[in-house]
Amino acid sequence: METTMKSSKVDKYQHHDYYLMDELLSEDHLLARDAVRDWVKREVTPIIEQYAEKAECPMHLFKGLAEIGAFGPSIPVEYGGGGMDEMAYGVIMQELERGDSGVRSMASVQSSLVMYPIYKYGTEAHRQKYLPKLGSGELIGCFGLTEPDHGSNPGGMITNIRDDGDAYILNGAKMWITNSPVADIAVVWAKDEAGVVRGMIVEADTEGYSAPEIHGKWSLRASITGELVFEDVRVPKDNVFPEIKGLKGPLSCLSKARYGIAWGAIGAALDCYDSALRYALERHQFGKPIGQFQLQQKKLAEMITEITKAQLLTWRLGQLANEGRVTPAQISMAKRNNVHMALQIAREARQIHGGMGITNEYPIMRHMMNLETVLTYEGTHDIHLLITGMDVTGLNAFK
Ligand code: TGC
Ligand code: FAD
Repeated sequence: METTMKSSKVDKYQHHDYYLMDELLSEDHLLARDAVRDWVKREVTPIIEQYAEKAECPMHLFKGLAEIGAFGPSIPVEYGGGGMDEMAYGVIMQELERGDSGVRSMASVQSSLVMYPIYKYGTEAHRQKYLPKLGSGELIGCFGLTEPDHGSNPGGMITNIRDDGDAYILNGAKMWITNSPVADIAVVWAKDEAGVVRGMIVEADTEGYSAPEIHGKWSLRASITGELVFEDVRVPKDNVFPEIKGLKGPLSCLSKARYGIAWGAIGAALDCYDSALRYALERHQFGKPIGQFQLQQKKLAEMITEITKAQLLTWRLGQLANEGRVTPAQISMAKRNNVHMALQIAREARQIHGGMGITNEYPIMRHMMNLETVLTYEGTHDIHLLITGMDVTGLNAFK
């Protein structure tokens, strides 16, 4: 049961746009960005540190996320989405992750990993039944791909379905599933009797379905994570995505989510930079603001340089995505680069804050711990490097 936590923490975040990137965004993107930023300042910053400390998910934010249009921003309006473009989706993810990676996860799982596959691979009946309710936050969804013994290698999955007349019988287990303990539905990927990966919608109240919570995380503490356990779960054949077969089904959803993470990580980096810059100007040692020392300026200058490079990368990615020309490998490069960049910036920002940097007075340690997960989920740092390696050499180094 969620407890209500309030705090008087004031969000002093200021906009940083070194290369005037705003000029490359449309009026609609800027409106969406500002609306989400205001919401994060009002609803996320004042409470997030306390929820993270207690390792509790701020469940009430699901409704707010729906209200600001963070669920399915690029899904057509007729299905309960925002009808916006891919750039808008990126900008929204960036602002949310400026608040907290876990809050961005709440939105990116619902949008890219639940609404997107239902929209793209589901039947018209699936779309009408689930999408409006997912868009409004009435239903919460999760995405089950990873298994205890198959993380980076989802193709090895053992979760399976067996034909049983008008239904399939689903057996197996998924691990590390964002939102599973609170989800009403799960998009699950399992192998059929021919060993082909199939996707399906499984309702959480089906007999044999359970979703125990995973405890003890030092990262993404304000996001709820669990398992999915299927013991002879009867899934109506109508719930299976009819056309999509093979691993490219789930992997195409990951491309959407990884795209959002490439943008999101910049938000976490910006928050760390913003806090470090303010601290460097306010904190005095040896009779001067520490921001006057060259070593601190080097850190700040390198931070804004890396953030600006990442912004350019994602802007171009957004443009390619809008044109339908983006490749999964291009997305991998941006996800890997930007998350690593954000983690490095969090570490440098922590140093600028000195001892205060390890406290919950500042967002740094929370971002840093969160980013350890972001570096790993949606494909690890090393897996994305291998994807780039394979793309440029044509040689597969995974197996
Ligand atoms: P491989 O043979 O390379 O590919 C199988 C088929 O899929 C196609 N494909 C893609 N399609 C769309 N988007 C992509 N990103 C794609 N990557 C591959 C590929 O063309 C092929 O198509 P076809 O027509 O030939 O069948 O597959 P592989 O088994 O060799 O694996 C490749 C590898 C290792 C890159 C892949 O499995 C991988 O990406 N592994 C990482 C797993 C991963 O990212 N898991 C994430 C789980 S979900 C999650 O973490 C959610 S976090 C949520 C939150 O935000 O809270
Ligand atoms: P492993 O695959 O066991 O990897 C361990 C190490 O080995 C890594 O460093 C990896 O890079 C390296 N490695 C693996 N294979 C190779 C190779 N071929 N060459 C070189 N190095 C290799 N999954 C979902 O399906 N849905 C979710 O909603 C979801 N949410 C998550 C939330 C959290 C908080 C976390 C932590 C994870 C979540 N995941 C989710 C799972 C996530 O995608 C996996 O953790 C990730 O894909 C890595 O899998 P693994 O943890 O099993 O690591």
